[in-house]
Amino acid sequence: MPEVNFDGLVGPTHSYAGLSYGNKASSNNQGAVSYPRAAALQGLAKMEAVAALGLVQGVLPPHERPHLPTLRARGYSGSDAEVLAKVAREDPVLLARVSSASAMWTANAATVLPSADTRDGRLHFITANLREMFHRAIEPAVTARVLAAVFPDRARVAVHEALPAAKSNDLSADFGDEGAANHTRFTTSATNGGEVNGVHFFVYGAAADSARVPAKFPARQTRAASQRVAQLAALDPERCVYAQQNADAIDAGVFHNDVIAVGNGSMLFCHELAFEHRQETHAALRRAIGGDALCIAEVTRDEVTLEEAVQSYLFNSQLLTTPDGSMTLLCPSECAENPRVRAAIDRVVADAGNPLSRALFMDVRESMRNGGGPACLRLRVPMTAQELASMNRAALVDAPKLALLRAWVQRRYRETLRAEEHADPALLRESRDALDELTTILELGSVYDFQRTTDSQASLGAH
Ligand code: SUG
Repeated sequence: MPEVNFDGLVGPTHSYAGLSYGNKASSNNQGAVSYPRAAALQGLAKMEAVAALGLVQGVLPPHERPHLPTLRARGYSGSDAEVLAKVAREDPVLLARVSSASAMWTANAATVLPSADTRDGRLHFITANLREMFHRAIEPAVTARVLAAVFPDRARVAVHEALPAAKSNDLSADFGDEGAANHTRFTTSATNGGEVNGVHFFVYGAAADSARVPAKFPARQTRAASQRVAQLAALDPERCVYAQQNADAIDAGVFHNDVIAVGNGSMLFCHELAFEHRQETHAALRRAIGGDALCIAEVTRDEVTLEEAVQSYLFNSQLLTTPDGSMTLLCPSECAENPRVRAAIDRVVADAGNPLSRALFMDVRESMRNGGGPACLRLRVPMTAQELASMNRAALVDAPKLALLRAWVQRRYRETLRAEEHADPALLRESRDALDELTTILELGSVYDFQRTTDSQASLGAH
């Protein structure tokens, strides 16, 4: 039973607002016109491509945006239309923040700890607090609800709330958590599934004893958070490896480890500047995995510079074990456009010393322009056959479901979107109607605030 990939569906308000300091694509594309419909269709095409490899593919829904409850909690009152007009006038950055479709990057939704590795034998999801960026810090409550609706069997699956988000000067009690983007599970199982135990690799940007931290951009993940995540599922400490991300890489725009390294099964594909303590990190992983099992395919700075890695998102490719036991690298199409990046891929594919046997290139440009590549768009869930049987299977995609979702996007999404349109009450209505229909398609129940509050709060907004 191979792992299941759950991709985030791009939401109807997808835009380029330059909200993520330290994420170069986000900053560089600030203010550009976005194409929500094309963005969502690109995501669906990627899901289809992964399913066509013979893998089980799932989908997680967008969040409700603009998020009116966040605005009301900050003192904006009146009808929804009045609130939108006021915030557009007084604080357009806040409007952009509560309108971001950032929940599409489900690699940041949670850390996933499979039942083969946890003390209580359940599959654990630790929802990420995403506290570093305001527009992302409003995701966890709904993410936890969505995960609980997709994995309703509490005897088999635990969904944890996010870790406390308050910042502390004491880094050993400071929980910056960005989820699976900074976590990799290795296993020597041929099928790479949830039945066989694994080794957990947690990569953080800063810890209390870090000799060096990034000078320019934030370290979003703290070691304290990674350790707490491991404790919550009671992972075997012998099978956990913690490593610091290279501070220079963060300053070059590597805001998550999954922008510089990807691991799968017994293979780690990474840049030589991924980790602060390269050799010690490799050695610790080899020790934890045991024997000669781990295969590290490294790309040097001479082959591909840090800047090229960030621009192409080479390491944000999905490294997938296919049913024949070989691996496929699903890369963003930008990788095929840089000859040096392309050559590095060809070299690693041709190397008989690793399980990678081919590369595919996918166009996810709308997401890429916000710093989200193929791997950002998916949450990997290694499951057992029983867990798969007990989940909400309406959240899995097959050909008919993909056709249904495509038609839904075509019908519900705007072709283009400009920042000022976030204040348009019609966009809010369209988005809510679209999401209401989606919760029926995916059989999620009422996961959104607008579905749970009373009429007077949600739409009349008389305060
Ligand atoms: O958190 N971009 C996201 C990209 C997340 C990528 N995820 C992984 N690497 N796993 C972020 O920085 C930009 C939104 C904007 O600027 O409009 C944004 O949120």
